[in-house]
Parts: sequence; C-alpha cells; structure tokens
Amino acid sequence: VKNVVNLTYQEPAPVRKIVLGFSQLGSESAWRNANTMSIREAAEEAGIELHFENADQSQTKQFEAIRSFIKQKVDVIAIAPVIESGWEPILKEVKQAGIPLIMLDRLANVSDPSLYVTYIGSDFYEEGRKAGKYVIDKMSSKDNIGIVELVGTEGSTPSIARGKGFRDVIKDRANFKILKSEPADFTFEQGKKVMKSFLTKMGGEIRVLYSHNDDMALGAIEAIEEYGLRPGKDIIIISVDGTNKAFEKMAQGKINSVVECNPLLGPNLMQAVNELIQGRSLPKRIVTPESVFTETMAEAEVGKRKY
Ligand code: GZL
Repeated sequence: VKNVVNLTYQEPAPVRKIVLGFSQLGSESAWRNANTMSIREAAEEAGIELHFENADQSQTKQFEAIRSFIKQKVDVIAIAPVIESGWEPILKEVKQAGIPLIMLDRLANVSDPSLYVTYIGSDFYEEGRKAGKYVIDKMSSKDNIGIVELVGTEGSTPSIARGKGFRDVIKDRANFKILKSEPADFTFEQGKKVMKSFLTKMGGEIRVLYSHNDDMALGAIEAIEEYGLRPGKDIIIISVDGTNKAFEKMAQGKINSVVECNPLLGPNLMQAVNELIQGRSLPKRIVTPESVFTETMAEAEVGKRKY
C-alpha cells in the first residue's frame, strides 16, 4: 500500500530552558537583597533557569562562581561586579568559552568592550549630582558647611561615581567643605562605626552627612543620636537608594532627602537574556529610571515602596 501516512503523533522536541548564571556580589544591604529578590522572581516569571551564586562581597568568590558557570556551560552569564578593577582575565575566559556576558548594577573596568554585551544599571554619577544639588538648595544661605561622607565599597562603580557627581556640583561653592570622607562598605554596622569616629574627631563642625546608601545612613543616625545630636536637624542627612526604612526615617524628620537607586533590575535582565538568545542586538548601556525624594513626600511614599 503506497503513501501510508504516518499518523502517530510526534511529541515536539522539548524546548530547553535558557540557563543563566548570575554572580551576585553579596547581601550587604536592603538594596542588594531587593535586587536579588527581583532577579529570582523575574527568572521564575520568564521561565529562565537561574544558577545563583552569592559572593559575600568577595571578588575571588565571584571569579569562582563564574568558572563554575563556564563548567556548567550556561547560556548566559551576568555579574554584579563588587569592584571595578581586576576583571580582565576572568572575562577573557568567559569570552573564550563563547558565553555572552551581561554587567548588572555595577561595571567592571575592561579595556576590551567586546568582553561584555551590555551594562544594565543606574547612572550613579547623576545620583551624586542630585545629592549635591539637594545640599546646595538646603544649605545655600549658610556659611561654613562642614560635610562628612560615608563612601560605600571603595573602588565600586557607585562609590566612585556618587563621590564624583557630588564633588562636581559643590566644588565651586566656597562655603561647602568636605571635612572627612571614608569607606563604610554600604553596611549599617560600618556606617555607624565610621560616623562615630567622625563625631569624636569633629562633632561640632559637622553640618551635613552625605551617605552613599541608606544602610550606612541608618547606622550613622544611631551614632548621631548616641552622641547627643539630632539627625535631620543638627546634621542634615542626604542618602541614596530609597529603601522603606529610609522613608520611615525621613517621615520622622531624621533623614532630609533620599536619591532613589532602583534595585528592581530583574525584569530588565531577563528581557536582555531573552533578546540575546533570540540573536537580537542590545544597546551597550541600559540605564534604569529613578528620582529624588524629600521630607515633604516621605509620608506618601512610606509603605508604597517595594523594597
Ligand atoms: C547601587 C548598588 C549599591 C547600593 C547599595 O546600584 O550597587 O550597592 O547603593 C548596595 O545599597 O550595597
């Protein structure tokens, strides 16, 4: 009998899930934890298999995670590089393995831009400028404005750029002076410890605290109160991130302004991974949108925050 049609139903070949290896730098702050949650949720939502490694702020652990992703032959690697330097060799290994790489949140300094496909993250320089503009608006009528600065992780993209943006805005103002600037690694504990040392050395001269993130600002608030001064009154506080706890303190008048830094990058990352796998070209730089909040808006924002 000719032309017998094969009627048995053929299962379509199972569509293999995209596998993404993500090296997260740590869990040092509320921002970081919100960032991790956003990435886990977005991977789930997108049906992308996420291999997640937390490096506890160790660059060496990030290198180990990336080597394990290469061994696992993941489809895409994403990294949130804890500091900007020292990445060239490992990123060359990733390129040699033929695995596309996405930078998320922070940037690694590389001489060869082909070592990564795109960098998704905030404009930290602009965040620093916004903080500087706020301080000038708030204090311009006064003289001898002594400023102390809690820097985040030394050598990280946000700390470098938030420091530069802030300085570029205040540099022409003679009445503004940065008295002390020290790293406090984006954590509550370090923020409290370093602020305590600032107060011991020059308590009476400090008019403004510029903190590179909320966790350090919250620690500094405790140090200021233990020293016997009023945060938000005796010492004006400007912070970056926009976490719920910072909004609560702002509603109490203990923080004066918060520059938002959006941690919810999960959907952006998964969209980039999907487009990459579909062979579409991606912009080299994807900037996340964000704003600035002051005391007047705090009440309305508290509780609305997703992180
Ligand atoms: C900024 C991010 C910073 C946050 C901190 O995008 O890298 O790291 O500002 C976090 O809270 O620890």
